[in-house]
Amino acid sequence: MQKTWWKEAVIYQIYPRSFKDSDGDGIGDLRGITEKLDYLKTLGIDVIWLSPIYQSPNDDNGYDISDYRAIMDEFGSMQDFDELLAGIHARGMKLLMDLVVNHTSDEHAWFKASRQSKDNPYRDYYIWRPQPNNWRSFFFGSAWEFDEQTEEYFLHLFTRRQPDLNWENPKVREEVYSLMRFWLDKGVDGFRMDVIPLISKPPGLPDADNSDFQKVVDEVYANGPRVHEFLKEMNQEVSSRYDIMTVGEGIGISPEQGNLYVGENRQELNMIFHFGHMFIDHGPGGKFDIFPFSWNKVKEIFGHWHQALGEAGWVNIYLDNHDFPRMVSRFGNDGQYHRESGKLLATLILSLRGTPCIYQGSELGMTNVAFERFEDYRDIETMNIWQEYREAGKDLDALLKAVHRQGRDNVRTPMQWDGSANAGFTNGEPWIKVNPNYTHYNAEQALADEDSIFYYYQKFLQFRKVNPTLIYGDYEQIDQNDEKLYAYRRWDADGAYCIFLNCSDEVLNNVPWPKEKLNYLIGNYSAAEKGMALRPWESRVYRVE
Ligand code: ISL
Repeated sequence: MQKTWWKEAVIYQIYPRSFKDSDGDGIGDLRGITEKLDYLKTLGIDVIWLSPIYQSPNDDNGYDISDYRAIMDEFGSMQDFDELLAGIHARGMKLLMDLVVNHTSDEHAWFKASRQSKDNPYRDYYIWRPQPNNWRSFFFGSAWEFDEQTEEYFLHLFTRRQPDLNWENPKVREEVYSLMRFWLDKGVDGFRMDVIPLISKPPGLPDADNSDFQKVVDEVYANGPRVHEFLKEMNQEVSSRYDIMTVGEGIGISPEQGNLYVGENRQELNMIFHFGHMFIDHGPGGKFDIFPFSWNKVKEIFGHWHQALGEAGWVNIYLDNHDFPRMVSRFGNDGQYHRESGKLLATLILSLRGTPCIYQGSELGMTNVAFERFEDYRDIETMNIWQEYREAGKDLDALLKAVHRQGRDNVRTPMQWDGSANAGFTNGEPWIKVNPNYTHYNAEQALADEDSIFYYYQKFLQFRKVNPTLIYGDYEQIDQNDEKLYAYRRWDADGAYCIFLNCSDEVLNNVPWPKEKLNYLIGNYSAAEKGMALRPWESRVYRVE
């Protein structure tokens, strides 16, 4: 297996709107991030991924870009960006930008021109049809919007203000490569590519069977016939000419298809975020149609990916990001075992094979939030389904409960810096309310408490660097069927490690300890005696002697 910096790195994702406000307008900004670089260096991460910071009308918080070469006004100026990048590099860290090129904003100059007339040179930058098909948008309702000016419909797989680009048009692809070069020539270290499997649409745009949206994504929207041709072209024209990290948001990619994107011999992407475990509790009605999940299923998904990619491909490891609930609330126990499960989940993401990605605030054990009124939510996805429910006279209380569990604003409340007003995020009125638990969970307290989740991350990040078997080593599950236990072995020529995770509120007695001599290295309960039973949410890492 090829050894390289982007496999060894640990990514930290920043959602700039919610990270740190430096000028009191209630919205996080680039100078705010620069102020906090020492905090990130102290944590010990290597790469910062910034969710989009480009000019945008913010229909989808920056995932709707109106100018790829300008900084969003609320976030600051290009000079602020240059200072941020210099500050990141000065500390030996790297910067990953978000590349959102499946769609633009409807305020992008290309789209404004495209909608002018059917013979406008930009018409073919987007996907126009006299009649829509039956496709649904990710954010509810039809994926087509009628435009009165030319009396045709345009395709938008996300909000109606995010028209899909037409990648069949070579000019569109050239524009994308050119804007990538713009940022790379400034010195950025790579891209996280938003919904990249969706860029090639199926010929003729056939109707879908809308009874199961997830299936539609996997089988109709993603992995279109030209996607690999486009990605190879991008690689040849741009990525291969720089020493960068390319990360695809791998929505709709099955484990068997994974190496088509990330196989070492493919010259497409370095790695992808895969989604199986993120959709694990989504019912056929989508994310707000919640199904219980099982740890056996989580284990099966990670095992399946490992086996399918083998030595040839590489993935990211993550349990939350700006689109999914807080990991300690979803996969852990954010009440009684907040600290233990926060650390156990850190152990998991930092010891599976792949490049880990930590979402801002996970190192503080930040949790989901439960606003009592829909009016306090901001996310377009929540706004759209709220409207759909109101129009259909459906049960709004039930929806609010589902939003508490699954809504994207769970992870978008301001970063909790300290116990002062608005969690030290802003001196003004924050664009979204802070989570009221900021008085318990915040960076200031975490840094003052040597047993905090923060210091566990710090310790484990260092541990991982000096034990590269945890990066490159092979992976095999130890237990198979115990729902409460996730145990696995990582090994290579340098040695072997066993990781035991009790994913439950109960004491686990029947732990299948291996016969070999085990040397305890790191865990989430204090150094107290390590018995044969695993305590609730206990994690332990051993070296096999
Ligand atoms: O959050 C989701 C819907 O509930 C996910 O399915 C999400 O839409 C999907 O992961 C694609 O996400 C990316 O593209 C979207 C943007 O809204 C997300 O924030 C981004 O991560 C459109 O650009």
